[in-house]
Amino acid sequence: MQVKLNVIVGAVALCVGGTAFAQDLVVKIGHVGPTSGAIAHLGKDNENGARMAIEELNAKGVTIGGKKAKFELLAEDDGGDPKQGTAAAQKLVDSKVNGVIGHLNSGTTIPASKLYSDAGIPQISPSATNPRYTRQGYKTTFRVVADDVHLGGTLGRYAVKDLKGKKIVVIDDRTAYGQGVADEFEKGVKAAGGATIGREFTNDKATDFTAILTSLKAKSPDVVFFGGMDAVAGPMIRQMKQLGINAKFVGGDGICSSELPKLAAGTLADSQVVCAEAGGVEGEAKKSMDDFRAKFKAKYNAEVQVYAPYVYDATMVMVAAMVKAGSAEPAKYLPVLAATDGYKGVTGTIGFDNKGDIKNGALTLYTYKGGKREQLAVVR
Ligand code: ABU
Repeated sequence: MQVKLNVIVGAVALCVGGTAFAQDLVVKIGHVGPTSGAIAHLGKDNENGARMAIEELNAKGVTIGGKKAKFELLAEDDGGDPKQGTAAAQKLVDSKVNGVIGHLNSGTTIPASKLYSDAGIPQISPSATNPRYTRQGYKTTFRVVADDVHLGGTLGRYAVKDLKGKKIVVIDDRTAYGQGVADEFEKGVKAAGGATIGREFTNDKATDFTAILTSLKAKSPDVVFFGGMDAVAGPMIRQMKQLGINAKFVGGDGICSSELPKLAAGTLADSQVVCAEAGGVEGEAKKSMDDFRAKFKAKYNAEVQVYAPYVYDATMVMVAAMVKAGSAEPAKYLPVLAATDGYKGVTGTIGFDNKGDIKNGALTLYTYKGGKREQLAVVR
């Protein structure tokens, strides 16, 4: 009898100590990104966006279907590697997560999406921009940013019409993202009446670009487009300078980070780079994004890299659907999530089209001056 009583008292003490009460609903949100490797700074940025949302939700108190929800973040590292990505996805499926935010890279997000789809688990990517992700016929795939068709096409037109590029060359890193956005960039250049005069490729782990840059230098390019991530773009910009290539350097969201000037070892000339984040806000809506950045900096002592606010919104949108559905069970809240429209987030208004893509997605064009990212324009 005494033993039984001790067990009960112990259980009560555990509850008081901060774990979930019996009547609470534990909601597990998975997050996956590369928190190790060359783009770990981007993975950690994304993960912190999710953590901030989860902590705020728990602090505020959220009720789902009459039960107090306790949100748990299950954060996994996929190293930006497709195989590690599917292993991380399987781990989250086995843990019976209620939903997944991620992954960061298209090359990991796309293969992982099959596992989530098979398990019926809703997935929102805050940053994977390859169009294929939402075009596989899965009901579980969502994305809160514009895709590479929009991103690459806009940058291609910008290179011709605004930068007046006459000798445009293209390099990509052969990843699902890098190759895809470079292809769309080429299409955009052609649609604007321009032409590309060279194409080279590298890989997402490369650090020496002497051979491809020397080959491109012979063509005297005025615009170099790179499809890939900032960890490769930084050293590439540095080596362009060493080789005397004074071209504009254009890239997608993968290079558009706060970290790029550091990765280029201080060789970034003012206004040399033009890049695009696959989202954006302007006018009055900009205040919520600015407030988020300030709050993030105060909490993590770090600038937002690119996508932390989109991760934050993706998490909040998913939870809003659970609240509206009165259930965190994937099958119950999935149709409500799919019907999301007019959700006011820090990154703007979020609604999904019938593929799970954001409706009316925006892009923000940036350059760098004095080692800091500076907004050029928001375009739709
Ligand atoms: N969108 C740029 C970084 C992530 C990706 O799509 O691979």
